[in-house]
Formats: sequence, C-alpha cells, structure tokens
Amino acid sequence: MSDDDDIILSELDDDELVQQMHDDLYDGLQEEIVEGVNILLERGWTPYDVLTKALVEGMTIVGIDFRDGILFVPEVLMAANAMKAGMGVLRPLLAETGAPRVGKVVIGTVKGDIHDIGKNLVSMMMEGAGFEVIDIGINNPVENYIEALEKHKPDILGMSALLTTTMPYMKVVIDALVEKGMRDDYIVLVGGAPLNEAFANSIGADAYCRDAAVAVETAKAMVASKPSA
Ligand code: B1M
Repeated sequence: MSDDDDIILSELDDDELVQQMHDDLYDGLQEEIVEGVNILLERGWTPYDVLTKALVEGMTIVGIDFRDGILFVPEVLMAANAMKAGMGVLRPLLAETGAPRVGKVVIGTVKGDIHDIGKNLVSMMMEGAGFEVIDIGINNPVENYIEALEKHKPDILGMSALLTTTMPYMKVVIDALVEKGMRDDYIVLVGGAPLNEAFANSIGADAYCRDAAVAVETAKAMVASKPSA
C-alpha cells in the first residue's frame, strides 16, 4: 500500500494533478494515468497539452533516472505501458482535428530497436495534422521499409532510432533506397533522442526532427514544396 492509494485525482488542482501524473507514470500506474488524462480533458485541456505536459514531461523524468541507474528495464517498461495507455485516450482526439489530408507517411523504428513511444507520438501528431500514417512498428529490417514504400507509395519515409547502436541502421536503409533508385521518390525524415542534424545530413536524410511537433512542421513544409505537390 502506498500513500498514493489515498489520493483522489479529481480533487487535485491542475498543477498537483500533473505532478501526481508524473509520479504515477514513474510508478507505471496505467489506470491512474488514464484517469488523469480524462480529468485534464474534462477540465478543458487540449489533447496536445495533456500529451506534452503530463505524459512526455513525466517520461523525461523516467529517462533521467533510467540513465542514472535508479530505474531499471522492468520499471521503465511499466512506465512506458502507462504512457501508452494515456496516449491511447489521446490518439483519437489528436486525429480528429478535421485537418485536410496533406500527405502519406510510412514510419517505423529501425532494426535492433524496440523503442516505440516517440514514433507512436509522431504518428499521432502526424495523423492529427492530416497525414495518413502507415506505422510499420519496431525492429524493421531494410526489407520491411522497402515493402511498405512499394505498397503504400507515401510522400514521406520516417525512421526512428533511440539507441546509438541502432541509429547507423538508418543509413543502411537510405543506401538501399539509393541502390534501388528509389531515394528521390521520398522525403526521408529521421528522429530519435541520440540523433542530431549533422547525423541526419551525414546519412543522406532530408531532415532531422527533434520532436513530434518539429516532425509535423517539417513534413508539412517539405510535402508542400515537393515539385508534384
Ligand atoms: Co531504453 N534506452 N533501452 N527502453 N529507453 C534509452 C533510449 C536510453 C537513452 C536510456 C538511458 O540510458 N538514459 C538508452 C540509450 C543509450 C544510447 O544508446 N545512447 C536506452 C537503453 C540503453 C536501452 C536498453 C539497451 C536497456 C537494456 O536492455 N539494458 C534496451 C534496448 C532495447 C532495444 O531497443 N533493443 C532498452 C529498453 C527500453 C524499454 C523496453 C524498457 C523501454 C521502451 C519501451 C517502448 O518504447 N515501448 C525503454 C525506454 C522507455 C527508454 C527511455 C527511458 C524513454 C524513451 C521514450 O519513450 N522517450 C529512454 C531515455 C530517454 O530517451 N530519455 C531510453 C519519450 C519519447 C516521447 O521521446 O523517444 O525521444 P523520444 O521521441 C521523441 C523524439 O526523439 C522524436 O519525436 C518524439 C516525440 O517528441 N522522434 C522522432 C522519435 N522518433 C522519431 C521519428 C521521426 C521523427 C521524430 O520520424 C520522422
């Protein structure tokens, strides 16, 4: 039993509730996260604010303690699942903005990498901005990307990598596109915490996206300036 059992989320003011949600995310409490998300929405918060201020900021704290050896994989996995539960509530709301269809995106996490929260967030935000998103999941070898590109013929290929050991695989994918003469058919956007602009340039991507909001802005701008647009 923890003290948290006595806390009634709906009785907290917004700041306290967000703070409590950071704690609940840290403790991997899915039900409480879903409840907190719903309360903030009922109080008139936008889905985007709930996502960034209650969930993403909470996950940042988890990331710091994971890095510092205070949290370990099982705890982080629980936090990730709580985050996903909260994102599940927000997903339809973010996709519901009625924005006109602006383009198509195939997105996936690269081979060897199973991190998907950031990618899922990018997908949600892209959907909300009017993109059709085909999410091919995690741990994708080159073949999966090529198959999805040939099948869906998107405007954009998005790749995510969260590990310094998996980010070089993005170049493997881009090199394969070049080899097959497909590279110029797509805008290639890359993202993930260990990347930066210099890395994106060095592997031949069109742009590095620091976060989901930048991904949406970059995608919109690049699709709009495509010769065929
Ligand atoms: Co892992 N992990 N993890 N992990 N994990 C990191 C990435 C790490 C930085 C933690 C740390 O040490 N501080 C570290 C990597 C170190 C490094 O390589 N430099 C690490 C490690 C080491 C590992 C393992 C090796 C641990 C182990 O087993 N010993 C292992 C590897 C597993 C594998 O992939 N093969 C591992 C496992 C896991 C879990 C399974 C427990 C879990 C993942 C669960 C899941 O995703 N379903 C997990 C988590 C949750 C993290 C941290 C804590 C959080 C990542 C996250 O979800 N962040 C992370 C620490 C950190 O990043 N601070 C860490 C929140 C998310 C919203 O942000 O993903 O950055 P982010 O996405 C952002 C942007 O980067 C960008 O937009 C997103 C939204 O704003 N973006 C894109 C991302 N992808 C994009 C694609 C785009 C555009 C933008 O395309 C267009």
